[in-house]
Amino acid sequence: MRKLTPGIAFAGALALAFLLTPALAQKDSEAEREKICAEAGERYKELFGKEASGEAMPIVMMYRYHFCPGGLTVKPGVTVRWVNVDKRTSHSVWFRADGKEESVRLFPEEHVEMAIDLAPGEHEYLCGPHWEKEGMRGRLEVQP
Ligand SMILES: [Cu+2]
Repeated sequence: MRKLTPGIAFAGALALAFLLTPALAQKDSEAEREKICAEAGERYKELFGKEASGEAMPIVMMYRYHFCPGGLTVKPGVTVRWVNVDKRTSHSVWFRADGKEESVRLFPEEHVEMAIDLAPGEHEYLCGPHWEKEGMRGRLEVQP
């Protein structure tokens, strides 16, 4: 029994590490997202001289293959503005699952506005050039 214990402890530790890995990876990517979105906010201020939260309408920034914020909740009919605050990369907004056409490709500092005419509930949208390889996707929750 005494001889077995270290083996069991090792196996236990290994199993625990295995179980924790996905949770840690998830946490890391969430921390990474927060960091990227904080940078996006700084870029926005540099480019437009104010905070995105100070605008009259909800703003979603597009930066380093992320939508910031990644999830946004709005009332039906609200107009949302997506702004590319990247330095070189162009992005788009595409409610593909809702049968919408992809927006034009937005170059850095460009924006697109959309009046949200989607049904209440959660809608995933994509960046046309980056959703597949880079996982650039956002969520929009339309309130009832
Ligand atoms: Cu993109």
